[in-house]
Amino acid sequence: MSIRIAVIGAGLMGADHARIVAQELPGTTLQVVCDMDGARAKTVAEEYGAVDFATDPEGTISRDDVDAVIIASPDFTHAPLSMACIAAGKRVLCEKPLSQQSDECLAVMQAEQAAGAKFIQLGFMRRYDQSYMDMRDAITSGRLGRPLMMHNFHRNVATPASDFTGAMAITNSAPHEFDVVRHVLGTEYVSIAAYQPRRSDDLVAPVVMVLETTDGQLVNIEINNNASYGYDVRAELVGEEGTIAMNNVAYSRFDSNLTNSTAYDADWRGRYAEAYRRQNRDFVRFVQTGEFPAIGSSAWDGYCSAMVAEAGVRALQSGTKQSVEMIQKPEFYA
Ligand code: ISE
Repeated sequence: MSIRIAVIGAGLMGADHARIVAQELPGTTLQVVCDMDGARAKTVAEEYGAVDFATDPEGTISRDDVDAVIIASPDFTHAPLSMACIAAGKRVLCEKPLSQQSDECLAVMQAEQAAGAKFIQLGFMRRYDQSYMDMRDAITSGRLGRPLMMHNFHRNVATPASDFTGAMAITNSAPHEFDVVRHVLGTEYVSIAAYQPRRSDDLVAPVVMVLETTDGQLVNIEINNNASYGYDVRAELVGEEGTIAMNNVAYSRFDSNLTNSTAYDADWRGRYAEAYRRQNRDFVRFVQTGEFPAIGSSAWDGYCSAMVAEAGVRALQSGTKQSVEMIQKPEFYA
């Protein structure tokens, strides 16, 4: 039987999830597209052939003709809507972050544990990107020797809003690196320091972070949300016996005007198209079997990245290194 999916939020990511469900997820039906803005919900629903559209997220979650939910509404709605999915007994793929407040992540974890099963897969899609998978394999196979450092660059063309701040770079963009690096290294962070260079204009400057892990590795992350030239993510993992670096993903090369060049995407949807596809297919398997995906990101992972982001914001604001103090990982998430 086809799994009937509701997509909540019909903005940039919601529309992309609706497209993935409609075109790239065998065994599913795009049942409802829901957005507070009814016209937007209708447009996306019509574009991807959804059975229905709606404006009430809680009402959508509890519908009898909805089996599973994808949440892609604004960040502050992620935790409450995830709770509603747990209460309705429906599995949910929730876009990152689970919440920007670690307390709220804890409340979601508690609700999930009380329900006695995992319901939430978080949309940290980079775990499904081939380069990060190769890095993880390079560690587990022993090919690199002991991992020492991981360098990360994450550049967006421009901030989504003119009032975007350095703190928002840490709470909105950096969680991708916080999550995928601890996933690749298989460790947690103990501290974070954060700095910003000065720009010549009033646009938000890059944020540069250095994190230490429990295993004594160093991780540096540059988040540049006003890079202007393109969407560009780079990473290199350095081990005691070698390194593994992410290649620039470009399918074509242009040769013209005495120049050889490749193009950048304008945002993450193209760069991570395959990762989203793999992630969403894993979510469908999760809904079908109840078995949490082996490399999927859970509510616990959402809590971890929220804790690091909170410490990162304190580090940026105080100009001093901050410790990351997380609760013991509950057995439930082992
Ligand atoms: C955005 O919210 C995302 O999730 C993108 O994947 C990321 O690259 C971007 O920096 C974020 O702002």
